Amino acid sequence: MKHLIVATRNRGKIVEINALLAGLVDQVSSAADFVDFPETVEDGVTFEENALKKAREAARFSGFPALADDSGLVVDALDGRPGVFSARYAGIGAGDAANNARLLSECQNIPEEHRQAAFICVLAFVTPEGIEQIFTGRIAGRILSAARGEGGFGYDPLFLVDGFERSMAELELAEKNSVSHRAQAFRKFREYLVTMA
Ligand code: ITT
Repeated sequence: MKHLIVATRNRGKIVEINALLAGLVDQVSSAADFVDFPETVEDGVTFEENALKKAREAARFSGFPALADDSGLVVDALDGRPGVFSARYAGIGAGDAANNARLLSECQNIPEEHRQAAFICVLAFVTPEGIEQIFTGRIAGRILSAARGEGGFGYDPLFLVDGFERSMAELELAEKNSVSHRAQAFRKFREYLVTMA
């Protein structure tokens, strides 16, 4: 594929997505490369709805195929919160530090054995011609009682990855990009593009 628009402003996602698209697309642009990129109102109740809305607006705005990532953290003992509200768990405009502080406080009375959680990633691929495809990924883990690690972004320091003795923020970028929810969704997107070529 020659030119793909990635409909995200999240710097952490952009770093990971650029690596995940390596060798697949000639030119990748993100929302950060345009001055007037549309600000999609994420009012869907599912990751799919929000991802589709972001990708459709980006394809319409740019005239190029667009890919949107809607993702988040789902904590079983919190009835799935923060879920689709992950980016604004501590309020609109809240940053990672405030969101992580809220997560720690919501989880403080949850015992060790009930801290199961998962990161979910839903990718929506939309072309100006009207093709729409969805790819999903999920990784299971547990919520820690204190932050660990400096890598990644968002809730990574509070997420102990199942099967690893480390938090997501303690993984190298290449390691996170081989196992994460985002990596799994991108693997499916890559397979789709290869079969479409
Ligand atoms: P865009 O809509 O511009 O892509 P956003 O940050 O608002 O940026 P989302 O609505 O998809 O994106 O919210 C995703 C939030 O979920 C993100 O801000 C993080 O708090 C969290 N999240 C998603 N993927 C994550 C990851 O790999 N590691 C840690 N936290 C993640």
